[in-house]
Amino acid sequence: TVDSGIQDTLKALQIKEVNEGTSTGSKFFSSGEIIDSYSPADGTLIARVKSTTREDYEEVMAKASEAFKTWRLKPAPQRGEIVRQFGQRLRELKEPLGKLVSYEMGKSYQEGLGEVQEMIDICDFAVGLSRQLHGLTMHSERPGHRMYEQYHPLGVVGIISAFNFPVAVWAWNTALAWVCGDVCVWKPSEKTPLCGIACQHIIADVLEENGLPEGISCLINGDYRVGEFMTQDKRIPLVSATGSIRMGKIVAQAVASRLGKSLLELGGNNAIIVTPNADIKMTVIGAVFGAVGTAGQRCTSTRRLIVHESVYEKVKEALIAAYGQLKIGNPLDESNHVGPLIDKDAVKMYESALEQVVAQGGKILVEGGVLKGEGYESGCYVKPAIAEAKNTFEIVQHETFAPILYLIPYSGEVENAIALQNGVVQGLSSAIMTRDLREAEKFLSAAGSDCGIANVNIGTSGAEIGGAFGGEKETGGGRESGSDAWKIYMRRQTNTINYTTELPLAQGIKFDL
Ligand code: UN1
Repeated sequence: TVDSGIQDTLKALQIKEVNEGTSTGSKFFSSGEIIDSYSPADGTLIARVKSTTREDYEEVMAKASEAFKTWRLKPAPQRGEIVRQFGQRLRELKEPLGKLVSYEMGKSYQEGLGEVQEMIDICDFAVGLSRQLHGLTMHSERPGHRMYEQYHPLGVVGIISAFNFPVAVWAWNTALAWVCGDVCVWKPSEKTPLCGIACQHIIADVLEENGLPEGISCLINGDYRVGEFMTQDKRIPLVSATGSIRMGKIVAQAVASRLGKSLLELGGNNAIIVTPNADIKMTVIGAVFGAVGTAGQRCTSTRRLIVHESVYEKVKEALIAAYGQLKIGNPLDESNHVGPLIDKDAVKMYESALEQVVAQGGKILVEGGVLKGEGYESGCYVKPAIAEAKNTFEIVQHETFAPILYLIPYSGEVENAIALQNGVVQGLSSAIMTRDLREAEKFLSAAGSDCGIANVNIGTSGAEIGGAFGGEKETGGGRESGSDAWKIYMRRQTNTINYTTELPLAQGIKFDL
């Protein structure tokens, strides 16, 4: 057994037995139903969280709207300084927060730490960005006129995040939104409410120490009904939502019906193309990490391996051997590679997917199954599986959030593999393994991968925060994190200034009075 030391961890993160799940800054309150948070690692009830009622939500929105009035006027670099302090606090609390992520969500402790590192990295990025919220200057066609654009804060940003990255995805959104002058209301997944409480405590302390209004960071908790408070709320100009395609379609419609903006980061069905020119050793490492890391519960997890027939047997044998080495068990035990799925519902979906792939004509290459016995009492541990499949199988077209890898052979040129890779409704992440420049460039060309992320000689998961993160098609089209993803958190204003005594009209129009 592993000593999780979880009581000390909870204490360091200010988590109590019962927590108020609604918060504006350091004020915590809540009168809704109780959400129990069980660890999928050992089935323990970690703590309970009270969800947010409509009345609680109204209080949050009042505080958030009030805070926005002052926060938007604080110079952006000063907002960046607050984010810098937040990042510093995350550095200090990296271990307990990483441990809570691991214990509440079930990913390995290393991955929990990695997730907190992503938070720290995005804070650093946002601090620099706070001095670089650049607009362009244009040349006016009229004499004595100046034209330029400015980016202004947008307002209250709603963030809905998923269980699989219970802290980092919030940070990608909120760190950028804060330097952009927005205030944020966050609804974490009801499967990982404690991670939300912990993060809120961390930022609340920073806000309080700096004498800032409490509504800059707000937390609400509950299921989709609480999410709907935000999607239907005209006071929220932008809702950023991460989760399933099904959820995204509902959010997008609700937000669009009031002409709000939504930033969607939905499902992936990510593939690695393995060409005859692939480095097989690298391919196996990338594919195995991509498929079994976070127990296959990343949006970027590798779900399909599209392998050229000439190297198919070799890749298959190497994968089967690698899967034989995998250690499955308590995520806090660093010798394990694979932790549990988030809950028993996820286990059912995993089992059903394996049944379906066989029913649809697939062949199991590495047997799956639910683990039983000592250390697996939570009932959430499953064996990573590999199945030989066709891209057209209904189940292969679907994103199953579990460690199931589909092996799909292709023949002929790389174009055939690209067609298979693109032949799904999702468009998040993709990769090619090749030492051939032509194959790589074709994959990256306009006729290549149709995904938001396309990698060469690395896997599909584990994107760095510096790039824009998100995908096309039913992945939702949103971009979070690096590059110029910040622009969606601001409103753009074009300004034309006339410093003459004449009023010439644009397009040379004459209007003499
Ligand atoms: C997600 O699964 O929602 O690229 C985010 C990755 C991580 C983020 C995944 N940096 O795998």
